Amino acid sequence: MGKFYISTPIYYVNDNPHLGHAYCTIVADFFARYHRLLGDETFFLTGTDEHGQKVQKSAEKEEITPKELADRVFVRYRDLWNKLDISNNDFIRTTEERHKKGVIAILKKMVEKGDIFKDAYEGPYCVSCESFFPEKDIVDGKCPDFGHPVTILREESYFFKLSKYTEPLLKFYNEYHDFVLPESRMNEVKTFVEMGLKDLSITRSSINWGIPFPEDEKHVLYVWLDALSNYITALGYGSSDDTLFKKFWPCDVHLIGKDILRFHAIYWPAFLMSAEIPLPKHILGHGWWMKDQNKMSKSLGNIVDPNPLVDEFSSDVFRYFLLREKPIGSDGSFSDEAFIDRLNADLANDLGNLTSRLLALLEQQFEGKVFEGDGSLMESAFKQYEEYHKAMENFSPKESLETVWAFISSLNKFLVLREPWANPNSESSKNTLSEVARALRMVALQIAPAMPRSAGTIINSLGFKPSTFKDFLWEEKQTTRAYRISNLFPRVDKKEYFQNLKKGEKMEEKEDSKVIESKEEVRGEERVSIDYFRKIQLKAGKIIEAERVPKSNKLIKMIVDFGSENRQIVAGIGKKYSPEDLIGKICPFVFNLEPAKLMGVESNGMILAGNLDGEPILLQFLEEVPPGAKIS
Ligand code: ME8
Repeated sequence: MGKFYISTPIYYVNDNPHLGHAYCTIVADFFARYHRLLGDETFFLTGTDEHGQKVQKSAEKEEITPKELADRVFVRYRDLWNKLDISNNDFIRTTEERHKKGVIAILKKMVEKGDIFKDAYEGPYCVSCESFFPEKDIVDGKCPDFGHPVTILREESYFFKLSKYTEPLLKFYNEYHDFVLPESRMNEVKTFVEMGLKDLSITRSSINWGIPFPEDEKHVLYVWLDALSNYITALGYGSSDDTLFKKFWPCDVHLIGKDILRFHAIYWPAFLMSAEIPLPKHILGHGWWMKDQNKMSKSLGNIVDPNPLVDEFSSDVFRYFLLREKPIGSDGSFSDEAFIDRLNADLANDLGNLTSRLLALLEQQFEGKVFEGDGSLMESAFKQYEEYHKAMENFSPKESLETVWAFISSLNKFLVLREPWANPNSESSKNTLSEVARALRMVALQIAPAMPRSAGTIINSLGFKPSTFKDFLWEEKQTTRAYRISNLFPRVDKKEYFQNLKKGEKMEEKEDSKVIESKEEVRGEERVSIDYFRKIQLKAGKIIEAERVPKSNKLIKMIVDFGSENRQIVAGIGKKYSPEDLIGKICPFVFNLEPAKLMGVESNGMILAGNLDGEPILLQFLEEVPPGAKIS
């Protein structure tokens, strides 16, 4: 039995998860599930990167501690991964003791090797990238990677002798051509290293949110040394129980976005060489998801939140779209239209129709029994199966799914050609349906890494027990009869969908314009009397339930406890807050507002919020107040 270890980057907790983060984690999950089905003992790691200047700054802005910020945001990642059926074996947080201990153990080895020394450093530093850049690469005071502003940082620092590893790294790259994948990226890395590496500052004394440098605690470790080490600290490196480390290291694939290739393909192997730890086998760099021609990012305000899409279309559909839509190494642009087209064409039409048609015919003609068949599909099925595995070995999710869909389309054609409905209950119909059922079972197994739920439903409805790639037998016998299932992937009426979406946006715009109008009035300084103001009843309410309003990325429907009664209230705060943020919070509400419908959902009251650059900011009480308390 083989072994397989795959990791995702650990995500910064200064940002909520978006579609780009979800993509990386879904791809890693896809490979992890594939290897489990091959029978490999598999370890799949993800987690959160919680130290460093970026997190400290975000926390300062919110006037909370970095740990409070981390505790809040890490839950969003964990919850989204649950929602997306991510099958990670562990979730590491860099603020955990086990991680800190492991990092110190690695550092100790690097010190023992004589690779760490103290000096002073001055240079342009990009807080966003958590990285110093050479002077020559700075254009107009902006970092070369993303154009973020840089500042000159001078501080006493501990350094790692990265320059010493220039030659060993080049030798390693020449020996392992496929260390960085896709191979074009390997060349980028080589060229960079060939220009010569400078020693790397690995501590900061200008911040305190990090792992203290042993015996010189005014320094904290550079966030990248801290973060990269997660790949081994999670396996128990440096702890009393390093069984997992012994079993799974070296890692098979560090899956990362191309933005962090340098850290993984240069720094990480150099750190490991220094600590005398074997190097990972592959660094697989994926491309970016863009929106409106730009990489999705919070600062550009063009992120796509996976939550509403998953709520409306299911985790399987979302996963399939991301895996199928763009080649792993390239960039891709997200659009609702492409999403619906893909769902309608591949899932509702091709796979959905094949499944429902076959199950209906099997039930009508043979009481749901699948027979041996005449073997007419076996050859083409196994040919496609081989192509699929080849694509998987090449780490190409899109190509592997393409081979499956080409086969699905040939199965639909096979049915049309053989017309099992023309001669019901005949020998020919029996063979046709049994062959297609066996082929569909094989299809379901292959789509299981992408769509685990739908794959399970198809295999069950065909009457077979689940199998793996290792024990798959074409001639397997049914354990129960096949049965019809309700529509696996309902077709989406595109016109209606976009009309509803527009309606939703219009209603949201209307809400926004109301806010603007009332602002104008305030600017005009229209005063109201105290009696007028007293007509408005304000009360404290406790949010006991919260969920998104379907088809709206702004509206959240809440059930609010006012002591004497619970009320449903809808608020346009969903771009800033997620339902989980709200549950349990006690906030001020307008209690006697006329009921209204927002996108067809009744709202009986209004939450009060501040407005910061167009973003709602919820209000909280300084002390605990009971639900229903009057505000005057
Ligand atoms: O870099 N398209 O964390 P991070 C595709 N903490 N993928 C995207 C993406 C987009 N638009 N945006 C982000 C860090 N990603 C460090 C990593 S690892 C030891 C430390 C994905 O929160 C992509 O995989 O900025 C990228 O590498 C990762 O999120 C970075 O997330």
